[in-house]
Order: sequence, then structure tokens, then C-alpha cells
Amino acid sequence: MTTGRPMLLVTAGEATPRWLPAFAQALPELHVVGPELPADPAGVAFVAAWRPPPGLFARLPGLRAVFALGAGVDAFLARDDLPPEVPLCKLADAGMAEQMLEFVLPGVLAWQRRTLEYAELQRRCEWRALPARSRGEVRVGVLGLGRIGARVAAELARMGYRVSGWSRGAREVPGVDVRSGADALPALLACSDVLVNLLPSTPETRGLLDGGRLRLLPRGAHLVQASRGDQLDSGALLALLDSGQVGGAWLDVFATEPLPADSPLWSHPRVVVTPHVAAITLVAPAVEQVARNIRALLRGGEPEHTVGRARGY
Ligand code: OXD
Repeated sequence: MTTGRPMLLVTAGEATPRWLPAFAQALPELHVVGPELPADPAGVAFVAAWRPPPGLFARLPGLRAVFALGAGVDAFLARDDLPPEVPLCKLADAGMAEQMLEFVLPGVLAWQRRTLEYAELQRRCEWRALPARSRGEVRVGVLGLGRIGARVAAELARMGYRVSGWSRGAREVPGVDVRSGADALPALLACSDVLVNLLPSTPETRGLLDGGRLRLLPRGAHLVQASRGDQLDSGALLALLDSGQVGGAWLDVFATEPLPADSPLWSHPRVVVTPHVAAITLVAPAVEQVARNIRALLRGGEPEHTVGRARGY
């Protein structure tokens, strides 16, 4: 049914029914439709989407802006149907930074409290105390200081950990020793007892955590990997876990998802596998951000948090 109001098409796979009523309530001035294309696709001015069907954007001649309903936008940028003049907007935090901190903390605490080493002693029924570590002795390296990474790094620093951060451009994060540029990476890796990867997936970061770079970590370091699987060489990681060079890995993202049943990562005693759940998009704050952006566009203004296509995030 055509209402004359601009249309917002919502498509987010199985989650679509959770988003539709929230968008309809937040934006009564729009006609909210989805996940199927309406009879008059030319009336669709906005799309809010996660993993939208291939070719969708090419069928929407009146498209004014696209809103990603997740943190990473690499899959949007890899498409060939998103016209370059249509702004693509990402979410800014939307409740994800706090969840990410909760995901990262067990990996940090496990290194500090030697959880995986004690698990190994337990398997051997061996009652033996290992030297204790204080927070101030634990060096955490956070790769990626966007909204989520910066918040995680700052919170860890506030808790008393020694935090270094690595970002593309220099920026300030309270309590964090920030380094930028490719030349700064080897030294940061060499002093990361726990390496936390929160980088966006871009041509520069794909394959970044290869065997050569992982080998730079101090012996027994932990890896927390919660951005994109295509940045990590998991074969190299397994070899380094087996040799003890890497002490443990918390992996939430994988090059192939779901992680294939025959992947040795599933059963490795020092790997924790979770199914891409480190930080879930929360409907209420995300809808609020998208609604604010759509209203700005309807008033003739500029949207916030647009993705730099050349930059890749
Ligand atoms: C993502 C997300 O970008 O889950 O992977 O939001």
C-alpha cells in the first residue's frame, strides 16, 4: 500500500520482526516496511539492514541512505549494488562497547590469574601455585581505537591494566599509550601479554595477524579476537598455541561462519570459541540513532557516522 510517506525498508534476516515495530514506533512519519520489497520500490528512501539480500540496493532508485544495523560495514562495502553517492551510516557504539568490554575481560583476567595454566595443572591433578600477577603488571594491547576499541581500552586502563592502543590515526584515549602507523605495530605486539583485536576489516587489516606478527607476542600471550575472522591466520595461531608461544585464544569471529565442525579450534584446550556474539546490536539505542539520522536527512541536513568508503569503515 502506498501512503505517500517516504518508506524505510528494514531487512535483518531472522531478526527483522524485532526491528520492524521499534522502527515503526520511532518514526511514525515514515512508512516502515520489510523484509520484502514493497510493490513500489521507488518509494523506498531509506534502508536499515544487516546482511541485506544481494542486489537489493540496485532495485531502489529513490534510495537516500543506508543504515547498517551492526558494527562492521565490510560486507556492505564489498557489494557492487550500493551507489557511491548514497551515504552508508554505521552505528556508533549503540550499547556494543560495554558488551565488548565484558567479552574482552575474561581473556585479560585469564592471563592475569593464569586460568588456562591452572586448568592444565588440574588435568594433571597437580596442586601447585604459580607466581601471582597484579593488574599493573598485565600489558594489554588493543588494536583498533574506534568507538568500541577506545572505550574498551579506556576502561581497562581505568581498572589498572597497562594498556597500549594501536590506531590508524593518532588520537587520545584516557590512560592509554596510543601508537599509530604500521611501523608502531611490531613494538606494540612485543609488549602485549593480551592482544585484543577490534580492528575493522579493511584491505589493510585483512590477514594482519599472520604467523610472523603473532610470533612477536611475548611467550604465552593471550589473543582476544572479536572483530573479523579474515584478519587472523588461524592455522598459524594453532601452531603457535601448540608450541606454547600463544597461551590462549578467545575467538568470536572466524573466516568461515559458522565455524566448520571439523575445525581443530573447536576442541583445542586453550581456545574458547563463541559464535559471533561478543557484542550484539541492541534494538533501542540503534533505532534511536537511525531515527535521529533519518530526521536530519528529512530536514535537509547531513547524517552522522557516515562510513568513509575509501577508508573502509
Ligand atoms: C558485526 C556485528 O559487525 O556483529 O559483526 O555487529
